[in-house]
Amino acid sequence: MSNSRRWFLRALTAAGGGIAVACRGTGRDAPAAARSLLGAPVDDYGERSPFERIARRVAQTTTPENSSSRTPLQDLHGMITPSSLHFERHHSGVPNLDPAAHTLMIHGLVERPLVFTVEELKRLPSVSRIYFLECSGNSATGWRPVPQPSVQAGHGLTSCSNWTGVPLSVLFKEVGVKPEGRWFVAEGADACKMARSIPIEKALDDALVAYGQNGEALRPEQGYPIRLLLPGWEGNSSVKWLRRLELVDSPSMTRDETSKYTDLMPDGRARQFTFLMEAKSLITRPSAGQKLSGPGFHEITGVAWSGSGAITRVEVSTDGGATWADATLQSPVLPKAHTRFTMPWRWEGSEVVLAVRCTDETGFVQPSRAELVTARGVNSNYHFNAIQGWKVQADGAVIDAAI
Ligand SMILES: Nc1nc2c(c(=O)[nH]1)N[C@H]1C(S)=C(S)[C@@H](COP(=O)(O)O)O[C@H]1N2
Ligand SMILES: [Mo]
Repeated sequence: MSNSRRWFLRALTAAGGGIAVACRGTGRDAPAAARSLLGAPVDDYGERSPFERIARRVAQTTTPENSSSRTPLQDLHGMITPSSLHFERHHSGVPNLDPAAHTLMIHGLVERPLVFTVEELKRLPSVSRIYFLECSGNSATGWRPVPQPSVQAGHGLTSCSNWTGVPLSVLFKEVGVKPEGRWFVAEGADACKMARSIPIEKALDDALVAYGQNGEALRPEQGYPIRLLLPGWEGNSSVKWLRRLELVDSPSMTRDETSKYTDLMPDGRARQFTFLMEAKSLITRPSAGQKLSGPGFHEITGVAWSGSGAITRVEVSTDGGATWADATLQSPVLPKAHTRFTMPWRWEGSEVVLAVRCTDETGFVQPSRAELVTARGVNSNYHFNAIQGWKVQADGAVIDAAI
């Protein structure tokens, strides 16, 4: 029996009546007469219950030229983000593209430049894989700490979907990349013409041209009809509304890899092409903005992920980082995907600080804020992945612990 399982049983016994109280019916069942009325007929596209209200949270800075919304991580179950709640980040809004008219051109340092229609892409060998997508600006308030009202507000620029598409390696085989073609520039069909230079190795590894998201077509917000999907790499490099891939011998130094998406270091120099999203974990329940209904048993749960591969360990602290215990990883535990973790916990009713850290299959351990700042300074806007914590106050209200 694992430690956490034993702990769970102890917590249950100790909590006693607490559990029964939590599970008792609400007494709000419909009267018997209403329950026997005929229900609604079938519908051509599913909708959630009208009682469900969880939503993406739109950033305050949103304008038509620069918009983002955040996934309500505190309200999700399991490891898949419903497509309707996938975070959004648009540099010039969501274009309305007709899949019958949209094409993908692959040219530059290739033997056979080709233009693919969306229909032609769908004829090619496909794969479906579950990957997270995280904006490198996620959690950025950690660099110059401002307490966050919720996990969604502070960390909701990450989501996880089942993506379907053509491996980029298949497309690059079709066009025949010349030996000098060491990089490719991916360009979007939106007004900002988002463009990023990507090393060829990523194409030969796990990059996809995706047209499917959670079993149906990509949502317009996610790049309909096709997007580049670079598993484990900063969201910005997964160019949406993809229209062009140009094979080149060196990076193009586009706007989005020079003036933006670089990391200013303490010595005044900037890191460039920092594609990898390193390991991060978040407790999503309990988290800031929530209130515990009373002392006794509560499950601590959240998500952990790493751009380097699978999560191998998640540790939770209920004493502000003084001691740590292993959480249970809920299957499936997949490389470059959100991994759900759980930990049984008994809240005694006094103030505590909860924190979480994770380790990935390379042995990388998520750093503390002090360790991260020692390595990178505080001038960055991107790639903040330090340990996060929440303070449960004596009345059960949870706030950002700002650790
Ligand atoms: N064409 C295009 N691709 C884009 C963007 C964009 O504005 N235009 N935003 C990028 C950024 S910064 C991120 S974080 C991800 C967000 O993807 P999502 O909106 O599907 O969550 O898309 C990237 N690809
Ligand atoms: Mo982003």
